[in-house]
Amino acid sequence: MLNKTIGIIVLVIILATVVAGISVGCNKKSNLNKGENNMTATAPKIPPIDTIMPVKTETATFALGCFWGPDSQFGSIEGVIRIRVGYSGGSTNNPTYYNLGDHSETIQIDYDPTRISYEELLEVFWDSHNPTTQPWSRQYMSIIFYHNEDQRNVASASMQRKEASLGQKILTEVIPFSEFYLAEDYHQKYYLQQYPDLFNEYTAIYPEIGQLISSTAVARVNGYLGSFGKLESLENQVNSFGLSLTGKEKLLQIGRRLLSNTN
Ligand code: MHO
Repeated sequence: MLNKTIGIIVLVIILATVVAGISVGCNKKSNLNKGENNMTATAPKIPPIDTIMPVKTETATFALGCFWGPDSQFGSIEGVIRIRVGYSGGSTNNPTYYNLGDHSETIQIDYDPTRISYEELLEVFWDSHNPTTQPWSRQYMSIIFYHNEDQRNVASASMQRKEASLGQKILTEVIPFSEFYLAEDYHQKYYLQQYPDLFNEYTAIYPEIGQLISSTAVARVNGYLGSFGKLESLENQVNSFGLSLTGKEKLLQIGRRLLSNTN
């Protein structure tokens, strides 16, 4: 009888150990699964704002001094889809920053004409530099490169209105667009590149620099980091930029410092 009881107790202990072992094993497995899920959750994903493309875009090309600021300012504007910096207006082939020839620093904007007009972009153009002073050099000219006759007419009319309102002669050249040579990587999205941890989030999403500088999310973030745009818009849009939680917090923290006076 005693032996039987001991036997049952031993059996129960063995069974309990086996069951516990299985459940520990399951826990281990479920932990592993959790780890995998976490990895999936944090893997870089295309920013939501970059997944909505307009049916049709139009292009505006401007020179207005050093291109770092305008890249940031125009990038912060709703309706601007893509913005890149480069060199235009000269006669030499394949200019570079240190071999510019007769080219000028230039920005090229692809925009959604249903959300912003060429005329509105021109307003920003006039207000973001002084077109009445003689440029320092060919590198820093004020030029509107029109892409078609319509842009030419809108630009000329806009320039005349601006001259009348300023009561001063505008020295901006209005000339046909011919060629845009993309500037070196280190000139693109200059303000964003000053924050390597944010910049690296985008190099993880877009390993190709050509894709990175075509991103609307990148254009907007570079805009806010250059002190352009409103804090309220940043707060409303921050979830669409494809940043990690840490990245979002960091951008909001910088935004509160740089943009607080604009809200
Ligand atoms: N003053 C600026 C000009 C750079 S811009 C891309 C500098 O630090 O050289 O021309």
